[in-house]
Amino acid sequence: MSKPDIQTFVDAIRQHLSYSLGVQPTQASLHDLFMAVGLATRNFMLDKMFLTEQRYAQQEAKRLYYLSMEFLVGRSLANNLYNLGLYDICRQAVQAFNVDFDELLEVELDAALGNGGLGRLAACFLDSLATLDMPGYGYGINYEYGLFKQDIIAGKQVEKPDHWLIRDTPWLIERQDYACFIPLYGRVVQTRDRAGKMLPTWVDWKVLIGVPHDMPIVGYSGNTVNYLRLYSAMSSDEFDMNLFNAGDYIKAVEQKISSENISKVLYPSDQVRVGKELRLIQEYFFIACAIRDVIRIHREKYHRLDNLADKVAFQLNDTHPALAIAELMRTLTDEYDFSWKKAWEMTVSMCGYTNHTLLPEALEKWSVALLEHVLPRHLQIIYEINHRFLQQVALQYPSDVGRLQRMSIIEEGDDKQVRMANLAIIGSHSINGVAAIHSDLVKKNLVPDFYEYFPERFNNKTNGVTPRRWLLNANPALAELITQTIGTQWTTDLSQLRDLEAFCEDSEFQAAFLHIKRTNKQRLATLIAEEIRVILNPDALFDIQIKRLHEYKRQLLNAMHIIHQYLSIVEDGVVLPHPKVYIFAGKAAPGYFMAKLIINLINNLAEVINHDPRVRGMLNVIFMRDYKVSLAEKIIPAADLSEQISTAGMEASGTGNMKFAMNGALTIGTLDGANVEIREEVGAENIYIFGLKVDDIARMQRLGSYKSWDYYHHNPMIRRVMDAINTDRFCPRESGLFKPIFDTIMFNDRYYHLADLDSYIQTQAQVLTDFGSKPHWAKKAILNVARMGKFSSDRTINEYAREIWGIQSIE
Ligand code: B1N
Repeated sequence: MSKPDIQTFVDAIRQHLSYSLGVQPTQASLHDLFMAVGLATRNFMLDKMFLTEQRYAQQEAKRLYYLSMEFLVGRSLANNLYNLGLYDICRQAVQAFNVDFDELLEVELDAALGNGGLGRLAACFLDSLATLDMPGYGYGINYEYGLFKQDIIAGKQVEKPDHWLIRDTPWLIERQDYACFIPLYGRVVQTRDRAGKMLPTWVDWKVLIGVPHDMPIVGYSGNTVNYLRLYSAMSSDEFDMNLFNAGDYIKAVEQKISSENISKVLYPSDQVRVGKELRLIQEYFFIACAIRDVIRIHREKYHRLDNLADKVAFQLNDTHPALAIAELMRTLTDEYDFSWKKAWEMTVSMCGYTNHTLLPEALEKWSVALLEHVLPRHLQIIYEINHRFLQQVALQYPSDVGRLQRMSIIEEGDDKQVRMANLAIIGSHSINGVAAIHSDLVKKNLVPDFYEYFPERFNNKTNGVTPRRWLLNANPALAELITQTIGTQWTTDLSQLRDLEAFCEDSEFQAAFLHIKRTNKQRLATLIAEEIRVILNPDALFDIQIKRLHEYKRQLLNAMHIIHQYLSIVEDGVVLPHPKVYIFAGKAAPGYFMAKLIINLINNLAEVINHDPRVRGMLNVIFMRDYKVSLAEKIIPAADLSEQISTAGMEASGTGNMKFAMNGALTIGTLDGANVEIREEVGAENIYIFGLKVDDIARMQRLGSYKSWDYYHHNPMIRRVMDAINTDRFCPRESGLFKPIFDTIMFNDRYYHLADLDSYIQTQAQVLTDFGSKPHWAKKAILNVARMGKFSSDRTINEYAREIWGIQSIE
């Protein structure tokens, strides 16, 4: 198929305005035009999608299904156009409608169907799968409300609903014909089959309907189009016939509404357990839909099921979809009469599990009582899996009761719990962490018994990000400079960026590079001037921390350093060698008191510092509201310094760290997550590493030797910072507001803030000195870009495909 020319695109847009949307082109609103452009773009994708399916079918390709509660896609129009190679054509076509193309792109709402890194990783993986021409699909939930919108009022976070589907989207195609029935609740009875054998039978269940909505996913160059299939929950009209029959019409309709609530809203808790029935049903609902869909597709093609494991791989994005293991067993044994042994062999060989966190508060457990109520048959199956597994373990470790207790899926106690990680590990042939250091800690600290038992199952897959969205699309000027310098290959083979090393000291290249950075900073400064009414100096060092608010990520450490710097200027008369701008953005879970208080502190710091004439032109602090993918795309290209300062051992990988370095920011960070591998790639001289290492922290934990008060008493710099937080210096109108922060740090600092503060302050001083020498700094920044090849999600997906999924490129 040849590329459309500008006129063809113009005609397509006009057609959609008139006949898909029913508006006269002269009357169209900006949103109408966005819809029409989106629908026209979608048509080009759909043609490719049909051809892609033909290719896969013809080659009987094995397919990968990525099961995830979250897909943080963000905006799609510009990205799809870039990948189709139609960006410039569309930009010109839109001129025919007298509309500014950039304004049109801003009309699109983000698809915020995720909390942070885990959800965005899933979206990057879909881009890479399609770009690599691999049959890989996302399966998840079509949330009506994505992650809440964040407002800041009087320095405090206020949440507002994100009703993103209230306006139509061109990207989702409803597929009523593939809707499926999902049973839940009820009870299990023993019935006899024709041969007289007793069979457990799930009866009296209620039923949900899952209606899929497909988002086409186009790879770079447009050869392959896969899809992301998101399910909405609907109630069946026969949902509770008993109630209708009993004449309780209103109650019956009420129940209908409550089952439609299942896909209503994304849980905004990042890395904390929720334990709510609705969340459990969400987790079950979408894996049950996915498995039915996969089996339907497979049977239509092959008319048999015994070869399912040869043609299908499932990847569990954390434990949230771990019920897939029980549901596969239930389906294969109860519905398709496979023996337990054969069904188990198939299940384990199909499933892979990715762990994304070591934080104890994030590890999923569900009460046995709740599972029994919602999914009685699945609970039985989980018990059976556990029983058979523990029998095997007991053979190898007779009478090691402690080990059996630790490895059991069931945690005994007053309120018995099902440990989802244990289920996921026992039911998967592969268990991976998301960065080298994290995968080591999974083996050594998180589940050492399982590692001893199944060493061959454990492996590492260091995360990556798609260079299409995060460099080509977010930073077109830098992308253009790279292409002019080393050609176009880098977009699909990021290791080619190495060729830029040769230019790292070239003064002409440095000048072009620095000019682009300055332009990006100027653009961000303009946005901030409009939104926050603070004027920034684009020649200042832009020091940026954008990510979810979490104590372990230590935005507070950053704030402590800012307080130190501010006080050293106003009280000690220190003069910074270079002006500095600190930019923050990020959401706190609505119920996370300390995270919200830290947002409040940062906003109050901004208020005080931005209005203090003594630091004018030298120091600014900005908190940008409503952090989301489309905002990240604007902020990251404007960064000089990227803050990746989590307590060592706590950030599984991080992916923001990769996006910043790819855009020529230097990293200040701890030896945590993927920072370790970023240092290996860029060289220790091109990254600012500080603070305690994993082993230091483990030792201090063992000995109980971290005492905040010692730091407070022995280091006047630290005492001054802590006292400023404890007094009303940054909350003159709300006395005592930040006392809980002081108390947490002084009495129970799980994240070692004060133990790292001195080293952080020293390292920040070094950064500021180095920033003064432009050629020196530019060289480091260019080398960061040149050495980011490893962190393309294409590399990550190739590793998953080869080592876990057994899928191939189908060109
Ligand atoms: O997953 C990212 C990593 O880069 C980050 O380091 C890691 O923190 C993040 C429960 C999570 N881990 N766990 C979650 C999200 C939502 C939820 O309900 C846990 N997110 C991560 C990608 O590997």
